[in-house]
Amino acid sequence: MSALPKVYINGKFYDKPDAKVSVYDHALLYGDGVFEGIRIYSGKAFKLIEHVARLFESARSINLEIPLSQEATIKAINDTIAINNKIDGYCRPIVTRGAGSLGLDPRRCSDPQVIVIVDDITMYPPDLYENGMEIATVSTIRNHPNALNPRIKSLNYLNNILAKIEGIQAGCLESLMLNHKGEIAECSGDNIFLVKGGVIRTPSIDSGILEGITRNTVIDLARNNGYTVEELGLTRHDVFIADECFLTGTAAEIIPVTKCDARVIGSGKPGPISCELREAFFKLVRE
Ligand code: PXG
Repeated sequence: MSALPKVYINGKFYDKPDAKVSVYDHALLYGDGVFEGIRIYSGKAFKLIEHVARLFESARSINLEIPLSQEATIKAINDTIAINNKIDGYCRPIVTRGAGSLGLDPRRCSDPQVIVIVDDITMYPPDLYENGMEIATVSTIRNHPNALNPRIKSLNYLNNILAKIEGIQAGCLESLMLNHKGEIAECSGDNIFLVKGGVIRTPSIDSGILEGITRNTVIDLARNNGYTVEELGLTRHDVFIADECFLTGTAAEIIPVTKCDARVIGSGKPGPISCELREAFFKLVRE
């Protein structure tokens, strides 16, 4: 039997049923806040410094001042993992704008809430890692960078949820989103990679994507293994003619894609480079 999860809020720990924020919090009223999703492997938060740095950049970009230093945030996350005795799981730091008025003005929100949730991780079904998954391009385009920059991991995920709904309706667990220029951007909660003639390609940051921590880790791994990795503008054409395709994300790790828009990619089986990188990633996180 596992004990109730303990949730960190502003320096204190609460049992899951008692972990609450105000209904006046602008995070609830407007999705006004930022978050991270971090994997816990062997009791340790993976790439914690990178995740906390991204959390602070997201907050900075929406003009939200986190009432802790990065060091204190790292400690709060590590303390929450420790108090929950979590060996393998998922950690979700959240910073809300705080309780304000029913108007938009963020100056009325005086108390940002710093929350850390530690829980189990939900992954894709294991057979998809063996046989590859199917994705579908959806009509909901990724947020225009000049509207809400996808680099910000904000609490407003409606853009991604609308895409996810379209994917599910098409019978797919992940949805490929295009950007405002019609290039491929990323999936609803994962970055995308293609392999063509031994070269690894992924949409550049200025394609309008979240700079995934797993994406960056995989780029480094691939380069260390001797591969050329290109970050550039890509289209659906590149997906259809690719030898291999895979997605990366904190929950997904590396998952092969063998079909997109009902078309078979490459051989229709997880490709050798996807499998090699998956093994290298597995080794890295379990070191
Ligand atoms: N793109 C988007 C839009 C994301 O939300 C990634 C890429 C991958 O980034 P990381 O840093 O994890 O490699 C994400 C992150 C979920 C879920 O429940 C997934 C994310 C965020 C929140 C929830 O599947 N993915």
